[in-house]
Amino acid sequence: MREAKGRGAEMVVYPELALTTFFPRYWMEEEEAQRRFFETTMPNPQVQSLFDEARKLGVGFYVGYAELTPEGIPYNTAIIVDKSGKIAGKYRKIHLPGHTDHKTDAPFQHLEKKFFNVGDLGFRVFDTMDVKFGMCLCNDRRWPETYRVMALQSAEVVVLGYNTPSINIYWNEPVHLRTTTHLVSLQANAYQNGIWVAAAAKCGSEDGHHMIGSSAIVAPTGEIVARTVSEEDEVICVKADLSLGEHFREHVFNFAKHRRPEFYGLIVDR
Ligand code: CDT
Repeated sequence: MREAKGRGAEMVVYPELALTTFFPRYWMEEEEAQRRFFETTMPNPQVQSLFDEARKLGVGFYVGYAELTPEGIPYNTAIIVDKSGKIAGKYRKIHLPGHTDHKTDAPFQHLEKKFFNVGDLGFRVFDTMDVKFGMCLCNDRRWPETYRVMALQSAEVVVLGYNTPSINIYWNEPVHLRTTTHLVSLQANAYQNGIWVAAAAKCGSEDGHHMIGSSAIVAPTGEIVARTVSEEDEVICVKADLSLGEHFREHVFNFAKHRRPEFYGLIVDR
């Protein structure tokens, strides 16, 4: 956060489940996962210093964490904290990938469907720090509906954190393809909605499990304007011209003029 501030950043994006290891890779009972990895309050004493530093630096941030509500409901959650250290937005992950069963033949698990409920807050947009921010988490970034629902609410920037293992446990997907499908999802959806997308990942080896990294900031043109180049902790920074998206939203993707929702019913009916 300090390095980002030093480069002039006003908003910092951290990865999904940034406060813990990516624990859905491990088989365990829900109770154990909740005891070891979930936050029951936010902020809490363990993360208070991050909130304090944000306020001191005058920087907002997005961070993902495992949330256990007072009612005992587990969510894969992200928040936006504004420059005064106040929570200005919350999102609970909707597209949960993976499985609920123990895949004993797999090199690791992907138990998001076991450990988390489907988010109940929808894809909202938060007007804070003079920007209309949309938020989502990891697998959500691969779904065009995610961005379109937020763009229809005039989102200007979509921020997201992700954890993408380099190995696909379902089929022998080449690592370069994992990175390609990640980037193409960000680029296509940025362009088709006239929005900026800022995506932050864990990278390299976490507990011996390799992640693709490749954090990127994508302009409404669909162009990657900043991208990490290493597998170490890295800050990438862009001075984003929010008016760039206006050209697209006024013309080729002028939703009010050109969308034809009367022909899109199947998307929500099925
Ligand atoms: N964390 C997360 O959502 N990761 C998924 C992995 C999909 S493989 C089950 C992703 O879309 O990157």
